[in-house]
Amino acid sequence: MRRLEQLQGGSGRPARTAALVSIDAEAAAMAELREALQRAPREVPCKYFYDDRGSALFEQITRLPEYYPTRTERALLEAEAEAIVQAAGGAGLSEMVELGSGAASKTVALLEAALRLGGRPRYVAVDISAHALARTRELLAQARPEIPVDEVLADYTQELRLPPAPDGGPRLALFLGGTIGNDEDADATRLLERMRGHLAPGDLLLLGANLVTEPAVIHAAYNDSAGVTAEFNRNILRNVNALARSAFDPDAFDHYAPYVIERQRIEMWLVARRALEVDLGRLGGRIQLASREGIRTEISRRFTRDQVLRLLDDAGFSPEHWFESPEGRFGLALGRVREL
Ligand code: AVJ
Repeated sequence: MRRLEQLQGGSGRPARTAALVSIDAEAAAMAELREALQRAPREVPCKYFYDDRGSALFEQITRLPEYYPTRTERALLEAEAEAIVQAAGGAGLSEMVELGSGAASKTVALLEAALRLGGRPRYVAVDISAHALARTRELLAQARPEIPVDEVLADYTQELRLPPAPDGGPRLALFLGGTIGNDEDADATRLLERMRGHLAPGDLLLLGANLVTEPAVIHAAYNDSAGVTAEFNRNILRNVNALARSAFDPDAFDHYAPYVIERQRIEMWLVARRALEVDLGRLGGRIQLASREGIRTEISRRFTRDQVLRLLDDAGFSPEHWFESPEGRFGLALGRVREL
């Protein structure tokens, strides 16, 4: 198994949090955090959720009764896996490359469909979390030892280097889980364009997106009764403290995650319970938070089918297929890279 650790800077030190593993990445993370925390409203970019503990908490979220997206997407992928792989080149498909592979438990359905159709694609997993990549490796070695796996530890929002395209059939890129909903349109389009930059005309992208559904259902998914999402939200401050040696007290913040109907999105906030002064450590200086001031940690958008297809089209992919879960809560769009 080959391992490309583009963020590790060759130190040989085991990577725990991708943002800490090279001098450049570290400096960039400090600048990004400093800038985000000075904004109005203050923010912490959602990629900082995914340290080892955060990745484990997210995996726990995916098993909560209220958190419907993961199991809805998984059922859809399982039901449509053969149709998707067939539409993406069938036995000729040379590679599947997944951005934000996480635990990759959903991807197994696609790899198995490819094997059933007589193919044997390579699988390339890209994730910001070394912990998540390790889980991917274990899971695939268990489920499908015959699939060759490459791992890329990378923050794909910054820079991305992939192993060279294999010879032969098309590549299928996967961007699943509804993560595209973490960005506003402009950034979402830029991210998809960057993915297209790594692909050749004729290659494909499978994009998973949360769809507009009942607000109460969406609300419950981010306000679970066991409090796991609240803990996941607060954990972002632990990770910031670890990276920046800042002094946020996670317990001084309430989890607040409303679904804003008009904007078709969940907004995750951490709200100060009282006035706070926080030492920012390596970010420099201190900040004053007013009582009840919020720090926004994530947006998670719901889309209509037309909005998803529009994003693909704007990024240079021709939409070719659309798959939707039975209750219309999750959609998968398959697009093909257009000639420029
Ligand atoms: C992994 C980004 C798809 O937006 O639903 C889960 C992250 N945040 N609960 C999402 C998340 C709160 C998740 N994504």
